[in-house]
Amino acid sequence: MFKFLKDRFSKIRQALSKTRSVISGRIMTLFQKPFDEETFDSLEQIFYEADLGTACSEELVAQTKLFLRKNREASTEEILSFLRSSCLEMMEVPPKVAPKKGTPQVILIVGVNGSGKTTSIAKLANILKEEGQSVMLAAGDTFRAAAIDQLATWAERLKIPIIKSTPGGDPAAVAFDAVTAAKARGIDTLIIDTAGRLQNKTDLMRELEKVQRVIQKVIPDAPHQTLLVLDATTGQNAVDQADVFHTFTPLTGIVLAKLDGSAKGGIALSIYKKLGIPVLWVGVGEKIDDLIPFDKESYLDALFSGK
Ligand SMILES: Nc1nc2c(ncn2[C@@H]2O[C@H](COP(=O)(O)OP(=O)(O)OP(=O)(O)O)[C@@H](O)[C@H]2O)c(=O)[nH]1
Ligand SMILES: [Mg+2]
Repeated sequence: MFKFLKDRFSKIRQALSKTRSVISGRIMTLFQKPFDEETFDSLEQIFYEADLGTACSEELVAQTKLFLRKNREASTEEILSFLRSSCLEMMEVPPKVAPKKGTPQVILIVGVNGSGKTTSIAKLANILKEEGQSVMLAAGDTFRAAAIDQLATWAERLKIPIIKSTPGGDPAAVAFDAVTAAKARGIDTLIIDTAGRLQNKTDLMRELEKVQRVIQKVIPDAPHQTLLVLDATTGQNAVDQADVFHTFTPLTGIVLAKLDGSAKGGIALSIYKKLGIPVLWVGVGEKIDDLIPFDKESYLDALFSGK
C-alpha cells in the first residue's frame, strides 16, 4: 500500500476511534452472551448513540435479526462483518445532483455558523494546489472583518490569490467579482466562502440563492460544486441542515468536518440513507493537511473493525 494511503487510513481510523468504541466495542460485548429481544433493543440504542439515525438503525436491527435467525452460531466478528456489508449497501445511492465540469471550476461552500467552512476551504485549496492546480479564493463572508482576515491569512500562507471586499459588502458582488477575475486569469479552481447561517433564516438562505444567480451571470453552469460543511459533532440536526440547504443551494456533496473528537461519526451513513448526498471530504483536525477524501470502504472498516 502507498504510504499516503496508509496515512489516510490511519487518520480516519484515529478520527473514528470514539465512534468505533461505541459501535464495535459495545456490539462485541453485547453478543458475547446469548441474544434475546433485549439484545436487539440495546443494538438499536448503540446505533442511535453513534448517530446512524432512526431509519438506518431500525433497518440494521431488522437485518441483523434475519441474519442471526439463519446463522445462530455467528461469531461477533461475523456479525460485525455482516453489519459492515449492510451499511455499504445502504451507502450505494446515486448522487442527487451531479457535479459539473468547467474551467474555472467554481466551488461554493455553505453551512451553519462555525461548522468549519473557512478551515475546510484552506485545506481543500492546499490539496488542489499540491495537485498542480491554480486556485483562487473569494471572501464571501462579508459580515465580519475577522472572517475576511481569516481567509486572507490562509491565502497568504498558501500563496494563492484572494478576492475580497470591505466588511459589510454585498457577498453576491464579491462572488461576481471573483468569478469574473478567475475566468479572466485562467484560474483552475475558485472556492467561494460564505457566512455561516442557520438554515431556518429564510432571508439569509435567499441571499445564498442570489449568490448563485449572480455567479451564473458570468458562468451559466456554475457553481460546478456546492459543498455543505457539517460539524460531525452536531448529530442528527446535521441531517436537517443538509435537507434545508439542499432546497436553496442544490448540494453536490458534503464536507464532514470535526470527525475527530466526535462519537457521532455514524452521521455519514444517515446522510447517505436519508438524503442521498455523498460525503466527499472529512475533516480530521485543525491542521492544513487534516482533510481527507471520504472513502466508504475505509470508513466502514474503521467503524466495524473489532480491534
Ligand atoms: N478538530 C477539528 N476542528 C476543526 C475542523 N475543522 C474546523 N475546525 C475548527 O472549528 C473552528 C471553526 O472553524 P471555521 O473554519 O472558522 O468555521 P466556519 O464555518 O468558517 O465558521 P463561521 O465562518 O464563523 O461560520 C475553528 O476553530 C477550526 O479550527 C476539524 O476537522 N477538526
Ligand atoms: Mg468562516
